[in-house]
Amino acid sequence: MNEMIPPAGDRAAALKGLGSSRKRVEDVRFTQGKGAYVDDIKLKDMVFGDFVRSPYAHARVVSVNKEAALAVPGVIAVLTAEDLAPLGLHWMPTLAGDRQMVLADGKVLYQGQEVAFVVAENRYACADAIELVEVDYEALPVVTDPFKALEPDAPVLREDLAGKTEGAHGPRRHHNHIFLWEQGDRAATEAVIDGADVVAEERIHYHRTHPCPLETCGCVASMDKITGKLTLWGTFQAPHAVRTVASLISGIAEHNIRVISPDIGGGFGNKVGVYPGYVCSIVASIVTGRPVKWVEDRMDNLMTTAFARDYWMDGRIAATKDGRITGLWCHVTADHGGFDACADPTKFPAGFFNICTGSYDIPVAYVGVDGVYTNKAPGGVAYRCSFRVTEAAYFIERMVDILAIKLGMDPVELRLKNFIRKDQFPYHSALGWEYDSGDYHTAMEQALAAVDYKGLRAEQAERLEAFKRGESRSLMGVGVAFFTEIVGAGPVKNCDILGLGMFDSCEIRIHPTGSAIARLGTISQGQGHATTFAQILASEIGIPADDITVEEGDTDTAPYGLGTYGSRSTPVAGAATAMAGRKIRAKAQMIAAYLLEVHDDDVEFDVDRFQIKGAPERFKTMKEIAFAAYNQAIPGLEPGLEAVSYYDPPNMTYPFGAYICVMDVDVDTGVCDVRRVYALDDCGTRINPMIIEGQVHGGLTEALAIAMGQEIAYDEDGNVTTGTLMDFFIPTAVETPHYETDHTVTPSPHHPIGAKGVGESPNVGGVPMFSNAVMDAFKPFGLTHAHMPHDHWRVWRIANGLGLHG
Ligand code: PCD
Repeated sequence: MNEMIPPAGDRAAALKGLGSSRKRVEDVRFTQGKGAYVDDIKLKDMVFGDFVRSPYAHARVVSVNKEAALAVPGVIAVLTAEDLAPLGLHWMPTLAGDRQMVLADGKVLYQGQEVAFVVAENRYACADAIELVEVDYEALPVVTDPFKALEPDAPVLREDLAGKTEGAHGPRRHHNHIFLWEQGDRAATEAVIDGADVVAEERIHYHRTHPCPLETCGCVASMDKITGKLTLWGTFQAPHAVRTVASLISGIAEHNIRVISPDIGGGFGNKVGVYPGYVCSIVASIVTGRPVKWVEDRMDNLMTTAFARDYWMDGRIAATKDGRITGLWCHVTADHGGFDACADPTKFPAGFFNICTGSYDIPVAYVGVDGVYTNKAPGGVAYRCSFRVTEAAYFIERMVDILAIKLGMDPVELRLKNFIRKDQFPYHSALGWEYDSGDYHTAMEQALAAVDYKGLRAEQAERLEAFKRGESRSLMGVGVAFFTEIVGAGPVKNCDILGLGMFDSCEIRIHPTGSAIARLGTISQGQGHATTFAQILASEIGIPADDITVEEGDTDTAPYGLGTYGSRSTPVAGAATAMAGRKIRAKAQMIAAYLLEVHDDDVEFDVDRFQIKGAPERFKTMKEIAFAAYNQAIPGLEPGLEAVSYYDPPNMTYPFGAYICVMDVDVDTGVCDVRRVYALDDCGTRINPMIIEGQVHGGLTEALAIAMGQEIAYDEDGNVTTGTLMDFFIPTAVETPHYETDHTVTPSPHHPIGAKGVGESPNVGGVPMFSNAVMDAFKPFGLTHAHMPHDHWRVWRIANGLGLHG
């Protein structure tokens, strides 16, 4: 009898559970053009909405004349702030505790700001009417530099805040000041720096950029006047939160609102915030009684929704002569644009920037962040980074390289000397975090061996000699970055968004024939959740992943959750999935014991079945157990096999990685040729290695973009000069180098399956890696730091400034 049972290993492989490089189930649809995105939604009688936008970055709106626009055939309505004011919807609350105009109320604060919303039978009529709305602007002085914005005589941007000395995050000290957020011990840090052997000091700018997903933001709002139900389809990374906020803002009862995130063509943080387009579409649907669709075009997307970064970081790092880091000081001037609409957990106005001590055991540290209003678009989203972690990682990884120069030390040696040691975990950082687990030395040594670091440095020295002899015009740079991320927001006790605790959820129903559906509070935007969450369950409950449907994004059916961003799905919803699976298993154990006529404790789980301890030939498979749950009256047990878990993580997870790249920098053209990229990631237990590799490739490519050229730039008048894909750098296959990926596995001790997030890691580690490589190439000529992005022109200028053009 025994030989008829396939070995456990074979049965486990058949489940395609944890650790399997299972192919992405969603790709069957996506690769055949069968995805269903917001713009694919076509409803009966649906009309279209689009915005009249301000050409000025700062202006008074003297008057808006709609007449000519309303005369365009097919135009149904033109909404302005005046129309929204009676409903109290001309302004809306932001995620950061500020408020933002939905439509220009008396003035505009950035180029592209929404001034009027035109509703028409089709897009063409909308476009024609937009041209005909006459807006009389009176230009005001523009300020795009956050330092100038804080000068005493700087123009007043937010007249609505006149006289307000208190903001959502404490006192405001100037009319364009938003908040000062401080962490750590300032006095102690300054004392250490004042008395230090060596101090490196630098101003580091992480320029403004944009997530720029393939699909722009959009929605379809449909108010059914008969049932009183509002259905809102949209590109939402947090559909449940959108429903709650929509209910709070509109006064429509929450059960009468259904929010659906259909397929999403990339999020990257762009689709976390609430935008005027959503509010206007809802109002327009209520007013017209017809479904209203609003979809951004590319320029709208780049110019107005969700910028990222724009941090000016002044740093000082202190060390002993032999390279022990003794203290870190940082002050950030954070440019938030016209409204503070940053998407961060409420209590963290600078996100998790205080992870900026990085992977190092730094005894004392201080961070102060000043938020500032300027005439730029609002947003401040975590573009592939968990709430300002990429700024923090870039800052510390540049500072450590600069310190190494000052100390005359190799940057890797300095890192190894200061890493938090394996035996120090759980590690309490000077700025207040508890790192769950890590083994940095092992990861770094593995990386160094893989790339032959010593060999690379020797080659670099030879290349430098050849350059000096005039035999070559290119310099070799080796960029090293070691990052620690903080992902999985988060414990409800300190992480909430507008009062909604950041837990997440999973609900599982096992069907009688042994297949299942799992619904989660998160929403995939391309990450492959339908594939990976089924894998977690397959291992937990012994049902093949192929027999489990994963569904997300419909608030009428999915359990409440806070959504997908900040690499939180695996750490939070993934944990909920495992926990719900364990509840299923606990009930299955009772059913199995009943069927096998033994005590509950006498059966044990084995891959896909419960068997009698010591008698594995007597078992009930999960399939049999599922059927029994629906057809046997089991004493003391309810029929059915379902479970739900709302998971509040005890801590965040701290993935880390060692990244190294090699670049050839042509001093005459400024072209940086990335020759080699090696990325070692440790995200704890790995669910799907193939998906992880895909995530790393994608994140590295976005990091390459940001470090090497991608930027939202403004001229002095506040015009966006990079508002199209002609100017905004998106790497194609031509620019994207080959990537070597590697890993170590240090499980999270508090996560039910030991997994940490990984989606954002490659962006967090990749940006400093690329930037450090460019800086490293010029190091022999005295360069310590130059601002990103390192596009050809700027790199050429570095070379020129160093006298390398003869
Ligand atoms: N994983 C595995 N394992 C581990 C971890 C993880 O396997 N250990 C996998 C999962 O399952 C999934 C992924 O991987 O699938 C990811 O995850 P995660 O890390 O948890 O994350 P999530 O939450 O899911 O997601 C999010 C992210 C983010 S955040 C971002 S930006 C980006 C990333 O994700 N985005 C995106 N990636 C991506 N991809 C794609 N395709 N798309 C997109 O959009 Mo933010 O905050 O939002 O900014």
